[in-house]
Amino acid sequence: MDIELCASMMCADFGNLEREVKSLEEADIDSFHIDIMDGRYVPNYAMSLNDMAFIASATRKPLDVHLMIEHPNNTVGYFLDRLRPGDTVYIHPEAEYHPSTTLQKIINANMIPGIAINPGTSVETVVEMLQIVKKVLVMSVNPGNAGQMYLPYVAKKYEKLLPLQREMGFDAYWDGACSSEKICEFAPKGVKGFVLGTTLLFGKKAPYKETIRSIRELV
Ligand code: S6P
Ligand code: MG
Repeated sequence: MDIELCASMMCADFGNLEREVKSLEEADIDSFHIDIMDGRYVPNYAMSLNDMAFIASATRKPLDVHLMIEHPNNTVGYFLDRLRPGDTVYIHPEAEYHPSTTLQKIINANMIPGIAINPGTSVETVVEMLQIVKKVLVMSVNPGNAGQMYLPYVAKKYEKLLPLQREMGFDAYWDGACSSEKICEFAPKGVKGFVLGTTLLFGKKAPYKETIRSIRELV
């Protein structure tokens, strides 16, 4: 089964960021997931515009930028200016009055538009946007931190979302507490990609190459 594996770079060793990027590339990671937090939309600060731009300059693999910021319409241009065509930008629809205007900016910049859905956000409230976006990132933890516990009620959201994929033309992704058990359960149901953080990839004894190879062998 062809799945996408995305490395959550807020969990990487920032003292050796370039080496981290190279080892993940050598381990055959599909993309670099960049968590941007503003301390308002979520109670944390994570990666910066500069961290993102550095990673974009250090790899030719795609970046997927997860904006956990209030009113992304005001500042999305800063991110778009530093990304490459084909990179993905996710916004949280609750964080903007007119999220489809922001999504249109992402499309106009030749990036891939995505929305991230919080555990407490119903699929029904974003159905219109599913026609515009190419990717839907389902949060299985509340946004703001790595290393949190999986919230089991999120699985129900996939039951509503996955049947809409073909008709609406998007792919579904998983972000938060992603384990190999979850990949084995949800990839066959139609989840296309998974963000790997502290649960499975970072801070372990196993080299990235070994972990990523064993995940691909499992599915
Ligand atoms: C959470 C963020 C995520 C985390 C990732 C960490 O706000 O959007 O991308 O960095 O989920 O993974 P884990 O396995 O530590 O939960
Ligand atoms: Mg994220």
